[in-house]
Amino acid sequence: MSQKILDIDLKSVTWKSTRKEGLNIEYSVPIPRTIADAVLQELEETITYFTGDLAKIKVFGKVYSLPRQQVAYGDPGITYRYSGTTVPALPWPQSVLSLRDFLFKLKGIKYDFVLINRYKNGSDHMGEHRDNEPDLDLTMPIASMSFGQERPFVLKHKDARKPGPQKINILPVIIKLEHGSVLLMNPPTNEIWYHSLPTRKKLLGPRINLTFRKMRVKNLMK
Ligand SMILES: O=C(O)CCC(=O)C(=O)O
Repeated sequence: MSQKILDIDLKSVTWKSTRKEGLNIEYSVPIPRTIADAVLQELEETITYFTGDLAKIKVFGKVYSLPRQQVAYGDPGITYRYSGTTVPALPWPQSVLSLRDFLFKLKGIKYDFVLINRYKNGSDHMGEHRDNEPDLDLTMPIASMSFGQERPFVLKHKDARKPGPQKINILPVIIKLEHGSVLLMNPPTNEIWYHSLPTRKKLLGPRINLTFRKMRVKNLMK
């Protein structure tokens, strides 16, 4: 079913580009609603999420349960280290491979890793962070695909987060990530801007987000 995504005609896809102070992002909704609905349903039926230690995160030495569900898939041998956790990439399921192949058709990039986050409702969230870990190939864009409940995605310049007089007045950029959307975070965005998916208690629907990434060659343990 998810392979239907590969039949989408890309000629009429349009992108909205936003650039400022190191931010370079492109946003589009290339997946029509009926196909996005089918992809969401298939992901809900086929994806299982990490449990145990892999469903936890360490912040300043304290361990917490993740405020969402998470799992990672990728090419053989890939692991991803972030916030004190090493995440192993499980073998690609067909439902996710179809999305990777769609991105290849859309942008010509063959991603080798994806982090999937499931937010059961608006209480689940993701805190501010930069995806700038050494395992990532920072010369390549991260492609974020969203299905389900529309949620605001907030980007903040690193110098606008500083306390006191060092703080620079650069306004955050907020994008509504729609059902069937693709957001490309092009370099150097993730070195300079933090991003987050804040809590929105009034939004009740589930949402699945997939961030496709390209790893540095040295991280491939073959
Ligand atoms: O769910 C989202 O849109 C945010 C995902 C994210 O920030 C990440 O995977 O690093």
